[in-house]
Amino acid sequence: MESSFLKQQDHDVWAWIQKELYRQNEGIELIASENFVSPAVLEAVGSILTHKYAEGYPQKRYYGGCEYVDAIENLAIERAKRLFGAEHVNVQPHSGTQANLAVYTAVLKPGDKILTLSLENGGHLTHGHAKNLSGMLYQVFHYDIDPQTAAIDYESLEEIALRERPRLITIGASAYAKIIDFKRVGEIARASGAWMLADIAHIAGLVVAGLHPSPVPYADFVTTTTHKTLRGPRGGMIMCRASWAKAIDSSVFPGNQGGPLMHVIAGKAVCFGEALRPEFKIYQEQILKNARVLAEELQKYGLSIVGGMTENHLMLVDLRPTFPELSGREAARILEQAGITTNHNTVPRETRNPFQASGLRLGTPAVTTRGMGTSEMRSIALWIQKLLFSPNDNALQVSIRAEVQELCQKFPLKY
Ligand code: DSN
Repeated sequence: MESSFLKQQDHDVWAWIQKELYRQNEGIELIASENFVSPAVLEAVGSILTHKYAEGYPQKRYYGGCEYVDAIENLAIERAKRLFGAEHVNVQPHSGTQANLAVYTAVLKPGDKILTLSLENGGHLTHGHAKNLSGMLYQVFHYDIDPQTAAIDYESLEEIALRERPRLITIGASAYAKIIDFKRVGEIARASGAWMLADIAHIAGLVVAGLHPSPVPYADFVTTTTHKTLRGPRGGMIMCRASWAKAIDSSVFPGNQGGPLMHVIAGKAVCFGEALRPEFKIYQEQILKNARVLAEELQKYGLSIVGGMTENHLMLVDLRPTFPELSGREAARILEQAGITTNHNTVPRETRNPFQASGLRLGTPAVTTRGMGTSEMRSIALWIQKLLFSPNDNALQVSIRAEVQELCQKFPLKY
């Protein structure tokens, strides 16, 4: 999108944005956590609402002039409640990280025990990683992944929960391709006297569409980002039972954040409005179809998909069986040379350090937003296969890059 004001005033920033727009338009985006917002969401996020300070909550602000941003925040909350069936919603977290930390600080004291999935096994940095505040403040225990199925080992989760009696169990993932059994985790949490936090950042869109079980009936707290499968602006959100409303709200503000980003909250309201429409379900169904076909095709070419088949919007390719010498980092670099953007990722039972990793994480939300379908997934799988089997063939990278551009031009971004 061209902004003549920006172009005239600050040509450097404008020019970099144009280059980034070109990169997004002419490349295949397979990063599982990225997506493309609607022009309406983009307009809200780029609006004059960025000017407004609104510390506090609707009708309880510390600043004057909040009547219109109050209406916008209330709309976002009301739409989110309808979407997820949640009793209470806080739309102010600036990110998923802020949302998770706000839940932790609402229910935990430093030194309390938490039970989570580790980052290395598909969890998230905020699920107790040693270098994250969650790992520094709390005593962290991790449940495991079943090496055969790559599914969460619910028995290990239950055994550790009953033994350690954590104060909080966090369930949710950023690199996990199986359906999560939230009901079972809720039962374990209750049996062990723990609170339950479900982090659905990756699968929120699937949950809204009824294509993944919802944790809302079972979890005390549900956090999400709004920019992944949900296809909204960058940001976070917390849902909880009504009895936790006050504690969560004061943990977000003033506990963890100051002024909310009202332009982003407006973008969230627009995104939730879009997600309430019937076509959102069709979009989510296509994400799943595309992911399955992409995984099937890659398997057909001999690539190893962790856990055999994806059940959601993403998959992890374990490079070790097929390309023992190729790290995830190097594989991602090769694909990027041809205009296919992915990220390297650790795989269960990882043998490399996380900066190299042995896996590639691939997801279909962004390509599906562009309108690509299963036949395009077949082309993408073929290109990935060719590129990884000939990692030093620069001419091949150049020729596939041209094919990638040709495909992308048939599915232009709407900006
Ligand atoms: N949410 C992570 C991802 O999945 O990419 C980043 O924090």
